[in-house]
Amino acid sequence: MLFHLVLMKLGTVPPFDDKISSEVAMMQMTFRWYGDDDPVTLDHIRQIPGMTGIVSAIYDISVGEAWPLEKILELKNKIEAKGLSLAVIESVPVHEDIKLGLPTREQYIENYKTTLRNLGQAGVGVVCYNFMPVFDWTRSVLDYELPDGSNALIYNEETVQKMNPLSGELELPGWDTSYTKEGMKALLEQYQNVTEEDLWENLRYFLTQIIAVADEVGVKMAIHPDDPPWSIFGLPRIITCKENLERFINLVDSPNNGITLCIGSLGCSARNNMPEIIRHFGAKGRIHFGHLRNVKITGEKGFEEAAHKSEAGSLDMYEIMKAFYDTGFDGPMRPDHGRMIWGETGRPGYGLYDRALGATYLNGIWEALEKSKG
Ligand code: DNO
Repeated sequence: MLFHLVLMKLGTVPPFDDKISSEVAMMQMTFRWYGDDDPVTLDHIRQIPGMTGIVSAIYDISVGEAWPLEKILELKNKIEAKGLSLAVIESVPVHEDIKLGLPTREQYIENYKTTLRNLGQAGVGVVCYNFMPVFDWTRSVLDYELPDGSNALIYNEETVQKMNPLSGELELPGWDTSYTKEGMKALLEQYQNVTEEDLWENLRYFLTQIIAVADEVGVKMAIHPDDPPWSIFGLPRIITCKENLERFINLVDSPNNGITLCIGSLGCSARNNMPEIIRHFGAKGRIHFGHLRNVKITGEKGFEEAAHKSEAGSLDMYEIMKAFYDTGFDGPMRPDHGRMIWGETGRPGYGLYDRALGATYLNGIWEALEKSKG
């Protein structure tokens, strides 16, 4: 070890080899921040014990355009000025024309590559994105009152099935709201003939080009699972289970073609055994980012977002953290959605208090795992 450290100083060996680094694995606890408009500020976030990294994005560039280096550096400097690091970009959104496989995708893929090169140059290590057609995460109610008086996001299949995405009355947090009613109608029509296999092929086409750039600039790409992990509004969804994740990592066999392991998204389907999935992809070194959230499964396609602690929901957070720990996870993770508690108002799922409690709980489990290693 001493010899290794001496050589490290001389610059003749990399800091640690894989074996050693998995013995001293230390994940980085991070927090999502929506930029200057976020009611939760960097000053709040830096006061959460153990918080070192920020997960953010550039929000004033339309989907599909390249992100200029200056804007990325401005974001990074703002975060570093508060003693935090820009750990993950979540997300660089993928233009619908890429998911649809239209000829116009070429320009959008070129723009995506430019963004990745700029992010690499700014030293960003991990980029999260998703490949869900039209709608990102979807819920039926955003402020459902739980028995303790807190408010949470919930999903009920019947309610969602009755919703009309063209009604204009839907206010769901993950949607790109820049579409007009006509624009949305046209987009949904374009998807009518896109099958799951088409979507796989369009994803493969995108990845083949994008991962080559990620390899060149040293950025880890981390796809976010579909949330919920089943089709909604008749649209295809493919990043839904262990089998499909396996197919995904084999589309392009590079360590930079990885996963955002979002517990709450995959875990709301009882078919997904989360500790097993983490162990499987963790052992392959393909988990680059963790989203940690508990959910209470209320039906085959129904769930309530719950407090992070295991007994509040259906997931065993200890076993989940242990799976990350045992597979030597040393990347960023963040407490995912929290409930609204103590009268807080703001962006659904992204208040300060419950997510901060979540971070502290997760850090506590990690410390216990480390200290009981024996
Ligand atoms: C929801 C988030 C998702 C996620 C994107 C990644 O809270 O987990 O919106 O950021 O799907 O592209």
